[in-house]
Amino acid sequence: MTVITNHLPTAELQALDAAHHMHPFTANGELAEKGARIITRAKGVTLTDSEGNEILDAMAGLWCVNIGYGRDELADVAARQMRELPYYNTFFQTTHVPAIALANKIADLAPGDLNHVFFAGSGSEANDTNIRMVRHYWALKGKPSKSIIISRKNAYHGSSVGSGSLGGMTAMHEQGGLPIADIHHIDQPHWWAEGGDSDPEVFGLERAQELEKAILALGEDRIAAFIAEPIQGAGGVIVPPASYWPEIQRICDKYEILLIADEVICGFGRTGNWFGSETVGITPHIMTIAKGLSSGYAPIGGSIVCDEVAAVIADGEFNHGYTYSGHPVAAAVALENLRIIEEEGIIAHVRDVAGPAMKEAWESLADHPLVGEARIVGLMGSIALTPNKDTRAPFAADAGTAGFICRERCFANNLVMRHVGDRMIISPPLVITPEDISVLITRARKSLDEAYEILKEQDLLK
Ligand code: PXG
Repeated sequence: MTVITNHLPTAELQALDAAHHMHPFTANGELAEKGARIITRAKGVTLTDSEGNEILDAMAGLWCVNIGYGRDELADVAARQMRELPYYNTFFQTTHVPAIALANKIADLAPGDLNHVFFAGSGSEANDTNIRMVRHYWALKGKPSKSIIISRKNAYHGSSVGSGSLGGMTAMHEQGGLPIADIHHIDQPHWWAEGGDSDPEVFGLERAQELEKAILALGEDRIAAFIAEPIQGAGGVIVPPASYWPEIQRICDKYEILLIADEVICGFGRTGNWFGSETVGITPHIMTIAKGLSSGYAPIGGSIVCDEVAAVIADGEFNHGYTYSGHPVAAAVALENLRIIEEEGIIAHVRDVAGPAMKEAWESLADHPLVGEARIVGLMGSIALTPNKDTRAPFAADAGTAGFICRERCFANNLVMRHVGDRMIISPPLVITPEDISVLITRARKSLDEAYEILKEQDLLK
């Protein structure tokens, strides 16, 4: 039996890691010198590293471990499925029970007529599916010119060539020849950073109306779809003004533009409902899912597709799919994860217990001298660091300098809290308890205090 040992000394593991492992979204040269932190096990909301530190994971891995770590049921289901049928594909007119059962369950949970699931191995793959599916849909309807997909600046929709193009992150577009053709980006509804003196609701409306302007400028006959997260996650947990989504929905309806809600982060309870679309009150034609679908225990994603789009796509062969579309082990794990979310009332826990407790505690951070705003919906939250609360000014130092210092203090205080530029973000496991929340907030406040002192010492508080 291959044994993957945890028992080598940390430095030796770090050296092996540096020698052979290329990390995603990482300056690998720099990391090789520093050595990566090695996580060896996890339970509930707590990670343990190779030095025995116990770390509160306020990011649920990468926004995905919704039911928390260490649930034996998922391990048992995976082992059973591997013994029974470790793999079979869903191409060539075959199927298997885990894919059938999971697609049915997802169709049950998804709102409205989102009744059909195309499986993928990740969120990136699912968004690649969406690009091809919406363009193919319009071609089948006799309107092949409708190929432009409108997305937003600073959006994150994945890292493959297609999904990275849908994303609006310039640092990604600068590498590897992105974006592909016929992707257009409009501004994001980020009032705190970009709203100036405007009223937030007026600003929200204006940012939504950029969609209408883009449709009119590019030509109604050219637009296939609009894609966005109900609440932007990796962009910095940006909560749009209440005016934003109803106006986007109105515009999509008016011009018959397909609406794709990227639910990779917002889905499966994160915002206090099964889907973020329910929280913001929209009716998408397609939802992208991944992450919380299996709580990260197995890699799986997909597109949930409405009746009309699925019916059109069913006409002829859609030349698209992945070896691991509907992988039986991943599907079985996802199904068990959904059972746990449902039977243990985890969504009600977010809505009625953890969400309100976290909201109160999180928003109390707004009184900290470094914090400009503290926002949270369900269990996805952000705080904006600023040298001047009144003007909402950014730091004079390069964006991300203050955020990085704060992130490092969090790490030192055994709290995983990410930074996106100078915003700090959290997205803890949904099973977090009020007791865990007070530990989280105590560590966050201590880290903010320490970051404040460092910024003051280094004359960066400006
Ligand atoms: N859509 C959204 C909204 C996402 O957040 C993807 C699609 C792509 O999913 P995959 O499974 O292909 O990674 C994501 C992924 C971060 C971070 O640092 C966020 C993601 C992935 C990696 C890092 O915030 N989101």
